[in-house]
Amino acid sequence: MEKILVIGSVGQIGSEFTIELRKIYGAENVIAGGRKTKPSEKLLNSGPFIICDAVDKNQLAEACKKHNINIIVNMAAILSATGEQNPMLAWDVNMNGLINVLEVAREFKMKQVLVPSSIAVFGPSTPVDNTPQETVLKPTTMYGVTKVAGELLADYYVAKYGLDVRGLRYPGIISNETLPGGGTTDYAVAIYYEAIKNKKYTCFVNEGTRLPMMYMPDCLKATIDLMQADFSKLKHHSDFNVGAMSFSVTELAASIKKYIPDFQIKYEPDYRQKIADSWPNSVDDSAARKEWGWKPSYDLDAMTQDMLKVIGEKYKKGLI
Ligand code: AKB
Repeated sequence: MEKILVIGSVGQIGSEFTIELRKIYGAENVIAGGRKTKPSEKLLNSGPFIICDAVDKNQLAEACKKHNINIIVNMAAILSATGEQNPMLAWDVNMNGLINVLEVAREFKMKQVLVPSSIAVFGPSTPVDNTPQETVLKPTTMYGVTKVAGELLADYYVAKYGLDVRGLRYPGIISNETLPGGGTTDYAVAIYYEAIKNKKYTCFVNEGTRLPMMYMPDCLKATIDLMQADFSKLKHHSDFNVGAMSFSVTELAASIKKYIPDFQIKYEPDYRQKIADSWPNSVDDSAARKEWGWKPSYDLDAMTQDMLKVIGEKYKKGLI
């Protein structure tokens, strides 16, 4: 039986992924772990929540022992923009947290570890269009550096200890439940909230910025599908490219204008422009498609319709 600990369960992806796991494995079998941020009522009411900081190895090991954990999902990370403001914090959370997760999983002989990676592993010298699975990994952000090191570390634990470690390179994830925090791709979420609330948005990257993106339902599906894939059939483990859509900010704004015709956008690029410019436009995800059947469902307009509907309803109820 699976007993799963989700570290970083309060964050943008963790909060929705925990609830998704609870639907599949049962609420009591999925323990939500969080560090500082207060969990939402929805998360708290859906199953057990504990304080668990992966940077504190003893606390992590105690939690795993107490709850008989055999799978760890490590969603905790300091993202690209915050990482550039505080590189040492990014190193500490992303690297020390990860090595503790891997060591505890090895010591407890766990069934599986899931550790997401990111398109931040790529850098300015990586081919930008349809970025291959195997390519140059020379990121220029601390977040990217920790994600490359994390992929290598995860693969090391697979090869050296036979530990089942899996991961995928998330593009920018767009969602309407929990706001993202500290990422460069956060503009692609904020734009929808501002479109509903004020019919205008000031974007911190320029109009031509094009990045790989994915809607949350596809992100949840990709992550579950990878967790459930037959490990013996995987040639890659912790570094799968996963694509869904790729659009410029102009195209994103045009998609919103189809439903809110008087929506206005202006541009005031800041330090995050440089980060966005170092990442690909789109990724080649044929390895994920071949090895575990990855296939996204949402394109830009389908996502825009859903985002505006959900955020619009929240706005009417006074929730945002
Ligand atoms: C970020 O912008 O830092 C993240 C990511 C692409 O991993 N959303």
